[in-house]
Parts: sequence; C-alpha cells; structure tokens
Amino acid sequence: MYELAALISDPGSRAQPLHADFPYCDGEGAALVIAFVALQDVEADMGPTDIIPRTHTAEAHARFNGAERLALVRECPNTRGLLGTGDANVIDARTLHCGGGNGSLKRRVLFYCSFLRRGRATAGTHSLLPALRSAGYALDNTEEWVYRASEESNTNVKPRRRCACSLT
Ligand SMILES: O=C(O)CCC(=O)C(=O)O
Repeated sequence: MYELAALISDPGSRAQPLHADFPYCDGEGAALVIAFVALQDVEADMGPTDIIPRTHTAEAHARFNGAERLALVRECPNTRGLLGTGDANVIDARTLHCGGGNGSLKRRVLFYCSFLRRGRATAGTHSLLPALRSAGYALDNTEEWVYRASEESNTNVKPRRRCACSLT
C-alpha cells in the first residue's frame, strides 16, 4: 500500500490541471493503481474527477507533453467522476485525470488508496502514515489483513450488528 487518505474539494475549489500521478516509462507496466471512492454522491456541479481512459500509454503521454493537451481533454466527456456513495474509480496512475472545479455548495470528499508494485522505487512523498509503510499491506496478501481487520472489528461490536465482509 502506497497511499491512504481522503481528498477534499470544498465549494469554490478550482479545477486541477490535467495530470498523471505516475510517469510513463518504456517497457514498464502499471506500477501504481489507485482507487478513488466517493464518500457522498458526486454530482456534475461538484467537480467530478475527469478521467481520460486509455491515456496510460506512450502515445497519450507524448500528446500530453506535446501540443495536444487541450485536444486530449476535449476528446472525452467528463462523466466518469459522477459517482454514487461508495462507488469507486480504479485507475492505472499513468492515466490522465484531474479534479474538476466545485461550483456547488457541497463538499466533495473522495477516499483514496493506492498500491505500488512490489520493489518499485519512487522519489515522491506520499500520504501513507509512516507507521503503516512497513506493515506490508499489499494486494497479494489481502486475505491476511483485510479479513483479519474485519474479524477484529466484528469482535468489537454486538453480535446483532455484525456484518459479513467480502472482497467481491
Ligand atoms: O479531485 C479529484 O477528483 C482528483 C484529485 C487528483 O487527481 C489528485 O489530487 O492528484
């Protein structure tokens, strides 16, 4: 696990510039995968995340770094960020995206977490608490920590309130 936090866009927040959270590197597959989870419904005037599918590629990054940045944005309608509470967008972090401007009176909050490929070094800072960085939360050992966490939380509530947790 690489990041674990929430991002907040308050009313009046400006749109972000289009960006990728990870560079395109020749010969390398996806190194970082991010899930953005809506903590409330995200409506059109709240500045939904604008995600441009299939832009994790060499060609799209070349266009983005050249003169075609605006053309890329215009090619794709901004509908993928319209989410119901609990819905998620999961992207390869090389995919071009940006938060929209929040012209509503509602706060937009997205919980996000990301997973970095094992052994992949990065230079940047990230939002995962230092204490959690060495905990070994990865996608290939979720049985160990997701189920353990759900078991632990289930033992701390009255039986009638227990919930079944699964990854499906
Ligand atoms: O605000 C959003 O929906 C996206 C935020 C984002 O892409 C970022 O902070 O890198």
